Amino acid sequence: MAVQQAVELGDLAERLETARSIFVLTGSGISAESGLPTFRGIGGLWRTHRVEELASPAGFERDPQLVWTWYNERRRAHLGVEPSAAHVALARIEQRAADFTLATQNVDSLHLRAGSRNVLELHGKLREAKCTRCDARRPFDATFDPDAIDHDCGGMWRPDIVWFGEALPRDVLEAAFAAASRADLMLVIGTSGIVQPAASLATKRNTRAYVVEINPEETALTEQVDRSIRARASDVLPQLVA
Ligand code: BV8
Repeated sequence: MAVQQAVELGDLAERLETARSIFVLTGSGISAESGLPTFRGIGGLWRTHRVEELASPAGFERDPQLVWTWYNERRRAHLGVEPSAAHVALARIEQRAADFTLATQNVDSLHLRAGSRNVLELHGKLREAKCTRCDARRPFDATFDPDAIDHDCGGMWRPDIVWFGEALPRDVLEAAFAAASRADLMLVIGTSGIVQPAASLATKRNTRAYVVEINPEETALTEQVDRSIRARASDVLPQLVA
């Protein structure tokens, strides 16, 4: 368990109490609290392959077995960890809030397992597979046999997540932009702010909220947020619900 540092939160607790509408955007940094590697933390590589290539339609086209092998490893990793105190704290904040939306870029289901309810999975979820051709879906609970990925409709089973170059689910994205635009307080937690359109939710073009970033490092959003707390999610969020 990471030792929590006492972080100067200023008026964040009061803002949380008085906010009418809260929007939270999370990235793989919050799942680092559960022991999963961050997306860029994988060093951008899995074995000898660039993750941006594997997580793309072209990468799947080129070698579906390899891509399934990578996702099998990630799915097993997801099932081998628990939601962190940070994930649980967000679920507590939601319970006390009048209007709360959590948009996550993560595909690991940890927010749902922590008890969060209004969760928008911007980049899909690794707990399901879908067919490339028809709209069949099936659970992806354990390993997917990379040699049995043909669907009887002639298509192939693929993870139900959004790859680079693919559009995010329209209904999910619209709900996220609507929630960001009505929020008066926004927390941006554990994302480098690089991947679009998710990161744009936290820019002044899409929200008039007071935006607070929680991240041990500077990010592509640091310049644009109202407050950037240089700390880990587990140093800040449990303190806010204490
Ligand atoms: C789209 C699922 C259009 C897959 C993911 C130029 C060229 C080509 C493309 C583009 C381009 N510019 C923009 C694009 C579009 C592209 C994009 O944004 N590329 C980036 C690389 C520039 N976006 C897309 O392709 C999107 N689609 O644009 O479609 C379109 C429209 C209509 C019709 C057709 C097409 C799709 C993007 C979705 C890609 N899929 N995930 C998978 O998981 O395998 S994205 C992937 O990155 C993960 O979801 C991950 O969550 C996400 C974002 O990364 P982060 O979460 O930010 O992770 P990262 O490691 O970067 O940062 C972690 C942070 O945590 C760090 O800041 C670290 O300091 C911090 N941290 C660490 N520990 C802690 C912590 N913080 C707090 N507490 C801690 N303890």
